[in-house]
Amino acid sequence: MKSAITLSQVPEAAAGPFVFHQPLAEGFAAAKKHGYHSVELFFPGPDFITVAEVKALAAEHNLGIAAVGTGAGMVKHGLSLTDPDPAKREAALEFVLKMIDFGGQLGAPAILGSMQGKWGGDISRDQALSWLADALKAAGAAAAKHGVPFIYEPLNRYETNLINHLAEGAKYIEDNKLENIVLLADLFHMNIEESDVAQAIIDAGKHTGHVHFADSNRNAMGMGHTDTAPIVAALKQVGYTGYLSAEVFPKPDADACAAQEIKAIKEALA
Ligand code: LER
Ligand code: MN
Repeated sequence: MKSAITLSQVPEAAAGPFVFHQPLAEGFAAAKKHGYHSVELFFPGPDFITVAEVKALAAEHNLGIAAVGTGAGMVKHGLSLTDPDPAKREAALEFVLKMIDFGGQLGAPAILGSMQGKWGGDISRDQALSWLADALKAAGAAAAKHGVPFIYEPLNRYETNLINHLAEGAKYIEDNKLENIVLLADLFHMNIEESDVAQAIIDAGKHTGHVHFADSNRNAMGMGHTDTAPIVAALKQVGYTGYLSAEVFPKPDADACAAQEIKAIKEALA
């Protein structure tokens, strides 16, 4: 397993669970200074910066790109893949596909979190899940062209009413025969929803493809009450070799958070 830390360039997500928000070059330098292997990027969209510029920053600091988020499609543009308006669903998918191409050129998978949306009103849960499955099929195929998977993230109940548990996500992938889709185990969401986080990871087996390594209160690991040992043992048991990524609040400040998180990751993997 490898360490990663989040760099956000989305002003609308200034209060979100991302560690470094300063200009990108400073974020890369900070990630390197703290000893991270890679960065996870949260950008306003696919045209925010060129792939070549990101490659140059990664090379300069000898950092990998763990993943790219798509959440700005929701927080900045109000787009979701399950919007009742077909034009908005189409725009949402276009945004996601462009982010897949952007990340893919960096060898990094894209993540679907908040852009999955919600069901309700005139839209049934089955209808929303059917639209989501169609979008995931397109996303999985687009990501495959770059040799990376597409990452689907079950969220806690306050952020979506579609899929809140890792096992539900695994079943959804299998039932819909979704190819090249992996699950994101965000330990903060799982702390809210799962009865046993480690067991949930074991039950989802090979489907976990990315981890947001957040403590129970979404601070850096070690600042809440998560028991990491059984969770890391579960990840090892299912053969997980991906990232433990710091998608956490920059508390008490970004540097202290980054230092605490890398310490926790190193302890977990020791
Ligand atoms: C994104 O990774 C996430 O965890 C969500 O809570 C963002 O809305
Ligand atoms: Mn997350």
